[in-house]
Amino acid sequence: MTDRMIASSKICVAGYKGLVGSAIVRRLRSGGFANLLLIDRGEVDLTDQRAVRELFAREKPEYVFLAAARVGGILANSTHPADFIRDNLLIQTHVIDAAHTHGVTKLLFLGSSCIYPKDAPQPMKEEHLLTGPLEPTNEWYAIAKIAGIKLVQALRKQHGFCGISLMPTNLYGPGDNFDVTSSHVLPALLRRFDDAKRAGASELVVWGTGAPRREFLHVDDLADAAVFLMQQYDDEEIINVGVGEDLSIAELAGLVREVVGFSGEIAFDITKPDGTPRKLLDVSRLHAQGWTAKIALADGVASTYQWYLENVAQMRG
Ligand code: GFB
Repeated sequence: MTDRMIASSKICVAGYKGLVGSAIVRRLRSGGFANLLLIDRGEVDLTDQRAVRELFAREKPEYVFLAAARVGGILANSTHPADFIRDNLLIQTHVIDAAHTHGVTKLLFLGSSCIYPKDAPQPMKEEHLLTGPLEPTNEWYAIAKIAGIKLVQALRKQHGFCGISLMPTNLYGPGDNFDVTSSHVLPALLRRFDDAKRAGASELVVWGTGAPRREFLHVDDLADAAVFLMQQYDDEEIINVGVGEDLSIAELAGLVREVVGFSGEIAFDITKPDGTPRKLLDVSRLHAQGWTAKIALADGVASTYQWYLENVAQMRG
């Protein structure tokens, strides 16, 4: 039986200002966990090993949610490969190593669905990891995340360290990055459809062919799954976290167009990369643990658009 967080547990959320970290903080607070150690690049440079070791020696957290990472969409990943592999290797290695060295009770590491082979059988099962070549547009990020998985497993194997690794599918929700070049597809389309509507444009161009399929999990569902699994999952095997269904980018564009209320046409720019054709997660291991996603995509997109209007669009004037 794994150790469980209690109200007085000192819980570190690394990356608490990001999409995932901020959702985990909301979920912890709503669950009565208030003894939180919140760290982000403003408080400590996680690429600096000395700074991370000093922090863990001083603060001695008992539980760690490692949500800090350099993340981005297909264009950011394919144009900044060195940043993605270097920063993520440094951040995760320093935090995981310090957690083990300073006696953290349990650490939760977050990987990604992009760790699986480009042409993995669909839906992708955890055992498909390392069974084929990776998607070239994000292999750098994927290799870093796979190294993180292996470090957590090796520390468990050699030292009995209690670390677990979750593989989330594509995430979206409040607090996302809405920059049109570095962001993921869903926030990018929300922003670009909103800009097009305000500008009275007659057409909106979607990257790629629109044929690739993607699975989307609302970040509040991810946060709920992370707290749920921190409390009850204690196995060396990775565990997929998703909704178990996907849609094409063209279908997603149609959904976003409807939510935003854009009346123009949708065109496709095939000079932009499609990325992996499909990366639907098999979530039977997750369901066997007793957890299922709750937020439907149409509802999640609508509430995220509302959040965007209230927190981003109005700031831009
Ligand atoms: O979300 P996305 O950037 O990353 O792209 P991935 C998903 C699909 O959406 C691609 C298309 O086929 C894009 O061509 N797309 C259409 C767009 N319009 C846009 C747009 O305006 N912006 C963006 N960004 N895409 C990521 C990995 O892969 O998945 C990350 O690169 C991470 O490392 C993340 O693993 C979960 O889903 O292809």
